[in-house]
Amino acid sequence: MITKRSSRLFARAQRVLPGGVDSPVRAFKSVGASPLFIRRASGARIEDVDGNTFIDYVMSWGPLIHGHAPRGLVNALATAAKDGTSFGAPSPLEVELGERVRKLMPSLERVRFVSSGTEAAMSAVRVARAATGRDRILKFEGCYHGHADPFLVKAGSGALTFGTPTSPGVTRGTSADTLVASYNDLHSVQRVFDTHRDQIAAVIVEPIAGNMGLVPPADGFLRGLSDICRNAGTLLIFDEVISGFRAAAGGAQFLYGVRPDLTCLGKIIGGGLPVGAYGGRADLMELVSPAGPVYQAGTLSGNPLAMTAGLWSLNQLSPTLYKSLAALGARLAGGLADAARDAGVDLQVNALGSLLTPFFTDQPVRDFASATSANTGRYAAFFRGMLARGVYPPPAQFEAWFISGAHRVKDIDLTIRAARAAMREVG
Ligand code: HOZ
Repeated sequence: MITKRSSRLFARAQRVLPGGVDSPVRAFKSVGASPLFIRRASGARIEDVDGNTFIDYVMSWGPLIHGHAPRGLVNALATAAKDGTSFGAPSPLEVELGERVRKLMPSLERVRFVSSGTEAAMSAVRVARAATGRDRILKFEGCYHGHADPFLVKAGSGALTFGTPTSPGVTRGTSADTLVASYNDLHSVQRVFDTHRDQIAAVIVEPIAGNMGLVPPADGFLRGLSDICRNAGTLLIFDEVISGFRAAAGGAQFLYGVRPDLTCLGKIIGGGLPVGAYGGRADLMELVSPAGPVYQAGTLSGNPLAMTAGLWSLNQLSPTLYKSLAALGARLAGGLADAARDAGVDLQVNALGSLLTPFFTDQPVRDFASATSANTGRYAAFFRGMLARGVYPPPAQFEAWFISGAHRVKDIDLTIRAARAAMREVG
């Protein structure tokens, strides 16, 4: 594979962008490779600046459930752009998208649009603190809620990949307000509540953890969390930035039948443009300015292009799409597991619908400890082997793979064929 142009761009990028990228995991550092610079993408494929093409399983880290650049979306955006790219004033599109979101996720009685999942999570916590008059929050080890200060404590995603799950630059005071429990372990949650009675404003959780690799919730975990929160007067926040509209049109909250007080959204809700949202119980969301005193604002919030992309994406969701995504996900998960077994490599594949992560470990992965038992060196070798064979998996062990409606059975089968060869090289 020739990567001359990407290498040259990376050298230039490192002189102007920290680490040569705008988001750490893109640098391919943890997989011992140099990043490819992408010039275009269509359907399930991306093409780098050297003309190499790949079947893509990053899919912009989740937003692209309908694939890259679907024609309907591109047309809708072109039409919308002609009417203006930003107003800094209300537009009918926000109302329409808000109503659409509420229809799909009825727990969001009120919604506020922002520009990223990070903004959504930090704002939801502010509302929870205002509503309860309490300062502390509880999060789970390995869960990631964007990069606002309170969440960079035992965080997942890039923070975990680069070994800085608790980031320098976050004050001791902020860290002290963030309590941590183990995902899928209600006893650990109860212990924290016993020690910090009446202090916890909110529990924030990825109902389907996707940032320590994919780790689905154990039976009863989300229901148990909801019960603990209700008994303690603590609000339950679901961070559905990844799972929202992906696990099901109604998100994990629909799939597991647990209604959170507040929900954070991102990724699919923006159809590939920068959008986040938070919402929930009307009495809580009416605390948000200007309805109430909790301040939060944004120049590009509710941006007409972003709202157009979100509406288009949500309008294309259908039971047929989820059925086909689940079938592709199961086929890929099974194929990866078989490839590993035949190569004598220990592998656990966690899969749920169109999300999956192959963990290079012999232990079932159900929490942070088992996720981090995975051999990242093996993942790195596997990644490089896949890339060399025209498949672009996430460049980190602790991220989810995303399948889109543009992937076809033949893409999955080509991926499995590549995996069979790559598995023989992992050592
Ligand atoms: N934090 C994202 C993955 N969970 C990565 C974002 C990006 O690099 O685009």
